[in-house]
Amino acid sequence: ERWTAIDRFDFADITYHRSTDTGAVRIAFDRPGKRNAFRPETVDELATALDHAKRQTDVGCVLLTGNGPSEKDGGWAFCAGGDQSIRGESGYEYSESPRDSDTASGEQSDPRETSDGVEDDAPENVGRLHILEVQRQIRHIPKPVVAVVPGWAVGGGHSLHVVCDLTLASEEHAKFLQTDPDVGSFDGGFGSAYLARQVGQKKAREVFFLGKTYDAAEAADMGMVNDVVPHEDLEDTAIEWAERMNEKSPTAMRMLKYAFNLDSDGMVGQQVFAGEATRLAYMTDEAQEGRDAFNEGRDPDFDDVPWHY
Ligand code: 1HA
Repeated sequence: ERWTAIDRFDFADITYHRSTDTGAVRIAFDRPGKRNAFRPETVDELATALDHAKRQTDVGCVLLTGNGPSEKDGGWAFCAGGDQSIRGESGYEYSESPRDSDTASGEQSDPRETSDGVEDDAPENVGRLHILEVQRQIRHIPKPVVAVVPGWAVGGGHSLHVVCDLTLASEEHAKFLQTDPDVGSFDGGFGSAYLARQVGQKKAREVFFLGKTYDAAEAADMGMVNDVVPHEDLEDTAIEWAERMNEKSPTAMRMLKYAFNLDSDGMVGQQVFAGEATRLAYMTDEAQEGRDAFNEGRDPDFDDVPWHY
């Protein structure tokens, strides 16, 4: 068995595994009957898993994929974007108030009241999908995230593959399609603008304006897919990629990811990159002398520190 379930979370819409022999985790959409479309619950679970993966210091790579095939028709999907069947008037809605499911008896209670009468910070059903926050998580998690695409990558699912660091696609089943403007939606951030940096302005506009379906080979030719492999080799190849990346210097990999992000992340990119620089600087004798001097109530002595050139 190449994967071990991480069962500390009670996920319903995704699965979350740890590789048994390399520092990789596998996060998979698990709604194959809906082409792995996401609803707010799915997105919350994804955010939790990504945050957990970020904090694992022995994990160097995240594989994001979709489980399948569908029991209904055998179809494969990475992710078909927002679940249109639960879209209300102001956005995507939780199937029930997240608080209602907390009460074991199923009784309705005031969602803001806790037993001690103090308001808590439990989420309310505000019809909002935090998928753009997940996109930012993928961008900022300090290790490569690979989109492993076994089938359809559509709408918001297409945008997710776009923000991942690398994309690996199934030769037979992967299909790439933007339906955002068919359903009155538009990812005006990374899903479009960053795609244009990958495939060029004309092609990116074609993806959204014409809404054509591209197979894996076409997507690779366009520059938005790194490699195409036979479907049966998809997971093995993903693990091979994870192994290769895990052998590299974690600090170098993290700095490179943030360097690649910098010019499309503006001052946030600078902040993230600079945060890493500060972290490295804190490890020097120089920074520790500054800390010690303050704590000991004396002037810092940087006399022995060279002005490197
Ligand atoms: O753009 C954004 C956002 C932008 C900014 C901020 C937030 C955003 C949040 C979300 C999004 C979006 O994702 S908008 C785009 C939403 N997605 C779509 O418009 C894709 C709709 N699906 C399809 O076009 C097609 O289903 C497909 C190309 C993915 C697959 O076609 P196929 O192989 O012919 O299968 P199909 O029969 O259509 O689907 C299989 C089952 O999956 C169907 O259910 P069944 O009739 O068997 O009960 C189908 O309804 C269901 N399904 C597929 N996609 C979705 C879905 N159900 C709900 N929502 C879906 N997205």
